[in-house]
Amino acid sequence: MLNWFRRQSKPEKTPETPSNLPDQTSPTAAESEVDALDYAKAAFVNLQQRKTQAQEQIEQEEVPATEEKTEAESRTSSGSPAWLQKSDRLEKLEETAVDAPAFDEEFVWSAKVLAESGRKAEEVSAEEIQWLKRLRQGLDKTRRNLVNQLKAIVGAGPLNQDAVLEIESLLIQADVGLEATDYIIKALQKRLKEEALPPDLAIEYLKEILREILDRPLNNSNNQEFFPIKNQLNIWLMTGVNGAGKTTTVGKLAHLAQQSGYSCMIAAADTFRAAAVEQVKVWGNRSQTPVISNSSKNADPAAVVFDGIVAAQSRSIELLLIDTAGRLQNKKNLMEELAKIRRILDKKAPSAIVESLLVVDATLGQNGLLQAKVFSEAAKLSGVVLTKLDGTAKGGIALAIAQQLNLPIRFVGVGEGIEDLRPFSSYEFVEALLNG
Ligand SMILES: Nc1nc2c(ncn2[C@@H]2O[C@H](COP(=O)(O)OP(=O)(O)OP(=O)(O)O)[C@@H](O)[C@H]2O)c(=O)[nH]1
Ligand SMILES: [Mg+2]
Repeated sequence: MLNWFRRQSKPEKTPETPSNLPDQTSPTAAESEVDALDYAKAAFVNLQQRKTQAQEQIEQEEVPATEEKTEAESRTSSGSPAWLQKSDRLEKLEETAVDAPAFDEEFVWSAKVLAESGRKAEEVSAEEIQWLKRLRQGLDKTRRNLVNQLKAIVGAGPLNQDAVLEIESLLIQADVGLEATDYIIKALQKRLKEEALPPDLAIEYLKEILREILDRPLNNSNNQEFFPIKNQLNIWLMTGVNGAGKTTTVGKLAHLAQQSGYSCMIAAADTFRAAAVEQVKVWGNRSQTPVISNSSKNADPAAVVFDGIVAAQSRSIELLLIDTAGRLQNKKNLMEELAKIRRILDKKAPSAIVESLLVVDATLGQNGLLQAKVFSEAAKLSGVVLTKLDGTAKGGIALAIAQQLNLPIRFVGVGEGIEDLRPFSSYEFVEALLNG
């Protein structure tokens, strides 16, 4: 089972920087294209083989039993009835059999990103390829706007000061924000004083700067990685303004946790709107995750959190996700509400690992950032979930968030579906943005 929260999604060491490229032994661009294609083909063949094997196994498993056994007889050493184990296994096999992605340009690109992260061709999973494809598609609008023009500028010849000014205006249009743009431009100019950069190296250098900005908040964070600790109660609180995507994110995270082998539960602590609880229950059903709620009108959110903790503790749940209301624009109310929930957490679950995630809607650009600042002042935040990247040409907001809020992005959402959210990787994000 792939633990999505802990998968290797970056090269062990950062790719060679332009300062030590090119050297005599580096492959030419054409050679590495050929390598990437070979790798993608090998990964594809492997996935096809796994699919065929899974299909064969399904056929074998589906042969009806010849003898009837009593339930006691058919129980296996693990204690669960054999028919249940069989149906679980079949489900897994069916997933493997159905989910082999098509071999196309996106497959080759996704396989290349995985190869650069150190994955062997035979280790590549269909799930990862499918996620990278979705990430790349999600960033389509931003890439089309930003990158094609960027490539035109960079490709026009060695980067010069005029080109840098054009890049500056492109970055601002993509909502990278003044501060981050300024940083990027200064870094480019400094480099240009040392040497003229041919197109390939200029893009490589730009990628390096972007990754550095996105990863910088991790230096001030206790957690380089962000994942639930096994066999302990982890509580993740979703905060953020109205409509940012908190409830959807709770549902997608519950699914991700289940897929990654964690037991999970949701507390529906947005009690302001009757429909909010119903919406959480729909996500609970989709992700097969129990939901704790209180149906009485205007129930106290802190009381729902209390019930959630009690239920999670009694069922040895590993991840409790808390959905909160987004209508508290007033900073004083917001702080009071969050402080109250926090007090309940400290009192009822003192040994739980508590994290607060700020959900930010990428389509709101700089405006969303201003609203997000209020939350970052009111709550001690562990990071950001950036949603709706698929709906905007301004995906550059990720850089503004890292630079201005100084918070690591922990997850990205690229669609409304249950599979459309995964842990954030600066490496994959920048590749999807500049090399997709
Ligand atoms: N395209 C796209 N839509 C998204 C994404 N994430 C959430 N949405 C949509 O955004 C809308 C609002 O999402 P919710 O999850 O209800 O947002 P919320 O923060 O819980 O909203 P309130 O509870 O009203 O504060 C819904 O229509 C979601 O389907 C995403 O990554 N991409
Ligand atoms: Mg909601």
